[in-house]
Amino acid sequence: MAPAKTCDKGSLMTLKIYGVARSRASRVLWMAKELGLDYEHVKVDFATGETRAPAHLALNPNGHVPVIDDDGLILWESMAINLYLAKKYGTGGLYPSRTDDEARAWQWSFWGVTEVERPVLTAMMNRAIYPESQRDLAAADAAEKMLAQPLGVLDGVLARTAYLLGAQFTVADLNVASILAWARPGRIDMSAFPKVGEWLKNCAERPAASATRQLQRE
Ligand SMILES: N[C@@H](CCC(=O)N[C@@H](CS)C(=O)NCC(=O)O)C(=O)O
Repeated sequence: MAPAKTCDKGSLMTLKIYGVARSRASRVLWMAKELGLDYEHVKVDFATGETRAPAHLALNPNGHVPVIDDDGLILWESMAINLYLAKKYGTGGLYPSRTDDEARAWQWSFWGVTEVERPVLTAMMNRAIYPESQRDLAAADAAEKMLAQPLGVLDGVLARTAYLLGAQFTVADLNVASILAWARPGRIDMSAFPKVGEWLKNCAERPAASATRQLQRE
């Protein structure tokens, strides 16, 4: 009998994750580790131009990572990938069973990329990543000011529940925390948002998150 084509531990590996760990692919690597999936990591590097090579453009015409190939399904956009993986392999755990909670997981994932990602990335790039001569510190300061409003929203929610959908860590937390992980290198002052700081620490201390950071150092 042919082996089952699933990504369950111990069976045939069919999931490929494209993108170096120091890119947004880290979000997907974190998810795969949370779910205990076997996967092949294809370390396509944005810094070498590999994301714009024809072979990669055939997978993602946007020229970005992450991309996954899950048994023939090619999918890009980090939030969509994580929602898909969590639903397929983690319903009832990382992915909510109830439709209203599912909708709230989508809400937080869209919120993360539309309200938070751009300013937190701007702060990180201009305070930590670009060569010093190319940093725009005024842009970083403006980005930090823009973050005050959404961080206030998040802090208010986290004052009432430990995690975004309730008592349990879910895909909603992973997706938003993976964006806000850039707040530390971006030197965003979290002192006015203590609940966000506490929640972020709890998310970051999860073994799967820590294992993903290890990949970023390799
Ligand atoms: N919205 C996309 C953004 C993907 C993205 O911009 N990825 C960057 C790396 S973090 C990239 O691939 N840059 C290389 C390039 O644009 O050539 C997602 O969340 O997946």
